[in-house]
Amino acid sequence: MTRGIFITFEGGEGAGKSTQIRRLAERLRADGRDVVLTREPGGSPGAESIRALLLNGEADRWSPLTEALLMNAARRDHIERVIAPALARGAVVLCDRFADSTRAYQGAGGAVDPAVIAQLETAVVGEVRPDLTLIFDLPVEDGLRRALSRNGGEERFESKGAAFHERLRAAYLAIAAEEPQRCVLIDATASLDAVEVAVRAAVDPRLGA
Ligand code: T5A
Repeated sequence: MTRGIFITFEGGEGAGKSTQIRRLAERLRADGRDVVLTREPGGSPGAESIRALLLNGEADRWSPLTEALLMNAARRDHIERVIAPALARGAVVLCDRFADSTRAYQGAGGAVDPAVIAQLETAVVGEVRPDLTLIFDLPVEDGLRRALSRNGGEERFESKGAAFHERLRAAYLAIAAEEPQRCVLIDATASLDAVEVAVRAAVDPRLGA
């Protein structure tokens, strides 16, 4: 079976992932590639319904463990209906957040036992693991300032406080250090164009470009 390539974008709030993933998708499509641009939580109709439950309401609407279960329920539907079929036909799948977000937000941020997060990840993700993960890193206050300046109302996680966001940043840096074959750290404090160059340098060799 042909397998495409699965690339995920990760980082804290307002790191610039969504901007850069759109730029990358446009460039790869212009090169004639079959690109699926998707996101989590969400990406399939069922998962988008779960997204609405997760991102709206009070910061303490769900416990961290309940969040982890909902994120994984959404992820399983997204994998079955969108990601796995696209990879099977050989597409480039670009996903704005994936399982590392659960490790960081619900694990490190929400203090859910890492063993539970890992068990859920094994059961839900199985073999559909990213080939490449770009981790966008910038100081917490810069990211929150950017996120709040463009806000559309889905702000449950942005309202969780600075200490929560510092734990996220540390967790992402730890993931990048633990899995250097899969993860590339991107300096997200740079200009939009400079970040795009860094994304290109990380992605193109994996595509044989
Ligand atoms: N979540 C998700 C979990 O808790 N567990 C999980 O398992 C998963 C999958 C998703 C939320 O769900 C949580 C994490 C999130 O809190 P979302 O609305 O999809 O929520 O939000 P985010 O993914 O966090 O997206 P953001 O929009 O907050 O951040 P982005 O995508 O990193 O940033 P972006 O590109 O929208 O940029 C933000 C602003 O900064 C500017 C942009 O123009 C924009 O205004 N900007 C720059 N400015 C200067 N220089 C640059 N280099 C810039 N890059 C972007």
